[in-house]
Amino acid sequence: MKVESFVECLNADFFTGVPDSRLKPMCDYISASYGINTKQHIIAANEGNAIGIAAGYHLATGKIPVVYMQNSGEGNAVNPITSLLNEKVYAIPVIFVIGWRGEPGIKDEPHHAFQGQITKELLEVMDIACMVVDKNTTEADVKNKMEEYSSLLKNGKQAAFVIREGAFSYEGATSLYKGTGALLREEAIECIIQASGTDLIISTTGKASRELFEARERSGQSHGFDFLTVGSMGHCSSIALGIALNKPEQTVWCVDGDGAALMHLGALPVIADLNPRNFIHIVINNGAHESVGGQPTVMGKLNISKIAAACGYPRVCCITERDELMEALKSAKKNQGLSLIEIKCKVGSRPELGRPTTTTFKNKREFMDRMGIV
Ligand SMILES: Cc1ncc(C[n+]2csc(CCOP(=O)(O)OP(=O)(O)O)c2C)c(N)n1
Repeated sequence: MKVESFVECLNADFFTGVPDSRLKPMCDYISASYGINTKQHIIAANEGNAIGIAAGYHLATGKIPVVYMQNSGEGNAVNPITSLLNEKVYAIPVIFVIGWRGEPGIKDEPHHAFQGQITKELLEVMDIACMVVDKNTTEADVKNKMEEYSSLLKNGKQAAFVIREGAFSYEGATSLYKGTGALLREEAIECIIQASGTDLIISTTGKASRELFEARERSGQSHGFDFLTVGSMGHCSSIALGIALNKPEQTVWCVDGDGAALMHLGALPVIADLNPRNFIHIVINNGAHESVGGQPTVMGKLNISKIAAACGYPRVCCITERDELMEALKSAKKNQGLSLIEIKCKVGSRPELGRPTTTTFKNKREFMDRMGIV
């Protein structure tokens, strides 16, 4: 179905959410039609925030908002759905559009497997009606469903469309942010590998972990130095904190993304308060959710290093060039002490970038073996 027809059926004039690759045609169409971070379309920091914004929109207009997300975001959304939107609380109607990763029977990445299995069940438990949309779904099907949903929505309930791969087509403009800085994320990661030597690296969700994995493969190095945070977006710095505090003799490098750091920005002041001497926090700021289609994050307009300094990180810097980066990485390693290095990067990745060929269990085992944990 053309995404334009799908969106028209929803009969809404406000959209908010977090981008997803399954929903890329819809994200691009909404961004092209309503702009980004306007009164009609807001890319939220996380899916729970999107629900808050949508609730505010409803309270101030009486109209029904649309919240879009990847099914990974259902977890972030559970609390505001159950304690704010639900019929037994404030009864705020919302239409959800949810990209379905990890659908049972369809090959996908390991971190999507369980979430994919419980996607519809979780909606059911939260009393949210849902319809699966695939490439055979017609405009008439969606219109009929919306008619069915209208009485639910009138009564303050929520309703969802769960979107299978290939359900939408879109031929219009994409709204890609290009980023600033001279380096691509992958080039920055190669510099980090070089500087970190045999230290531990905790890498963020999306292509950063895939690029780290492939770089190790290319150079025949062990994957045991790395913990790939393949799911759990926004939590890699907290995982790194837990390791750094309990392995004070090891230097721990966290390779974060701007979208991921933004998603759970509250991790920063907590890390700063603990102030582990062996923690080097790198944020690759390409100003975009590059891994799922390149939609911009607000971080592109900001200096994450300044945010980190305000949170209490004792040493911060912001880098745009390779030579400068190598210097900063070496000095962070040499000086010891908590630091944050923000790398302003260009948006982009190799089209043939692969995915980790080992399992998550093997990744965990090798990583724990490397630390001597049995
Ligand atoms: C809770 C949750 N919401 C959404 C996603 C989908 N997702 C995977 S990677 C990604 C973008 C990450 O952006 P950033 O951290 O800036 O890294 P980049 O892709 O630019 O390297 C998104 C939105 C997810 N995995 N989990």
